[in-house]
Amino acid sequence: MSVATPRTALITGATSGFGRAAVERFVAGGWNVVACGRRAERLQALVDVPGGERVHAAAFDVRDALAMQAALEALPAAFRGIDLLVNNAGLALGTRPAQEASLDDWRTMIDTNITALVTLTRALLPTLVQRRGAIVNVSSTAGKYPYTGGNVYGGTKAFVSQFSLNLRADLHGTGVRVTAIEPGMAETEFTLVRTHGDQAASDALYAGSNPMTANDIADTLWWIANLPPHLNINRLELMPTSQSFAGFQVHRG
Ligand code: NDP
Ligand code: 8X3
Repeated sequence: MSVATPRTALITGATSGFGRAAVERFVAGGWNVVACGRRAERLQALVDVPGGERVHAAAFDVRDALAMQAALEALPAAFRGIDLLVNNAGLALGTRPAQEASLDDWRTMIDTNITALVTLTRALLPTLVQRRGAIVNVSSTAGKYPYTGGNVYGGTKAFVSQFSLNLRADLHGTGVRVTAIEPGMAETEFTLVRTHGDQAASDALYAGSNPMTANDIADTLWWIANLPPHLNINRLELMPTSQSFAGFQVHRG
């Protein structure tokens, strides 16, 4: 009896939130996973559990193109055939309106959410084409619906969604699938990072709101990755039931 070769996912942002839950989901489903992030001890924790032999920890800052390249070149043989790239690493920094925002925060979001994402995608495209693989980019509702303080964060996610659709056009006929998922509010370390470590603000945002969980997103990623090869989800927007839309604001006087 032949045993099927496990498929391999490379998941960025695997030390927390969506990414960590996705690693656990894919490993439980029998995939090999390259788990990426800066906090090496958290990546190691994914290795030091039952099933952890299916995880390769790749600790690097996605904004460091040389470190990214070195990590890809150092992949062990069993993890080199990437079938699925999940571009999940990303962040929002700050909630102030543009005229009061930090330019450093803006640059960090652009470097992480856009430049690093396209760099890693470009590096893995030859492998993904060869293997008729898939890319799932983690965008956001913030890329479509404007809100005060969303300025550059929302702009980066609009890029991610449009880049995903344009990738589909370029990859036409290759069999490579591309999806942008656009979640609304989910409770992770996202708000702790956005507020530069304000745990009380993070707790207050999620309190009583019944937000989506990291596992909700991991299950969605798992569903997308395991659809039959003829089926492509272009973009998928999801929100907690408790979240919906507000109207335009009007300044008077
Ligand atoms: P978390 O803060 O919990 O996780 C973010 C992950 O990104 C961490 O693993 C972090 O790893 C990684 N990361 C950030 N910067 C870098 C970097 N420079 N190099 C390498 N890794 C980096 O947030 P979420 O899980 O919520 O966020 C995951 C994605 O989902 C992000 O792109 C976010 O914009 C998006 N999103 C989140 C929503 C939410 O409400 N939570 C809604 C919609 C989209 P480390 O710090 O160890 O490097
Ligand atoms: C995260 C969703 O609404 O906090 O991407 O910007 S939001």
